[in-house]
Amino acid sequence: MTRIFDLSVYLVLDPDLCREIGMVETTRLAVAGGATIVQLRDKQADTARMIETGRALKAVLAGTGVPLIINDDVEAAIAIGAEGLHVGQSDMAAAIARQRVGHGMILGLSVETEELARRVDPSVVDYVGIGPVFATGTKPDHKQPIGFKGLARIVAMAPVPAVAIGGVKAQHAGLALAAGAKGIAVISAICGQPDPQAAARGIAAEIERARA
Ligand code: 3NM
Repeated sequence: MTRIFDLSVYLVLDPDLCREIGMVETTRLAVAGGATIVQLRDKQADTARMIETGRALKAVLAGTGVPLIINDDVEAAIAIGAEGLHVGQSDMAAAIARQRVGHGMILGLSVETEELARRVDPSVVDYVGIGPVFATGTKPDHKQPIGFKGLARIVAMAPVPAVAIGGVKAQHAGLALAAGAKGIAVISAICGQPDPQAAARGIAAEIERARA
């Protein structure tokens, strides 16, 4: 496995928001629209369920080159043969996670402050998720929103590429990239949208425009 990834259009899956068509179909459509990386995040699922869903996601992603990242479940990430693992500050420590998954897997870490970003070890962590940029109903226990100024300050301290998260929509892509992020991570901007493919395409287009 090689740790190649593109944070531009980062789809984070949520089983509730995706319930109408499901996480697998949402992923298929979002990738067809331009999602570049996909994370399975299901805080209610046990490992067996994570593995079941993760395997279905792996199947739908086969041949696309889009990596699958598993949120906070090392055992599931390994069993699925996922390309990566993402941990938060209250989950397993990044150094332990790296030991468990080995060097072939992408490892992402959520950071909410400049201090946490400064402490990231680039030999352990491949990318950071920074947020919440805005208050969001998707994660009721989120920290104080940081805005794009906060995002820029935290990105500047991070020794690895960053993706912006939290209430972020296609129209914020330019501001996120201007703040130094490599892309935007979204749940509700794709999950539960009437047309997830068009939603992902819209984000990809805004990212392209911001880079041009
Ligand atoms: N993490 P939406 S905010 C999963 O700040 C998650 O670390 C956040 O969902 C953080 O795109 C968030 O619908 C929810 O706002 C993102």
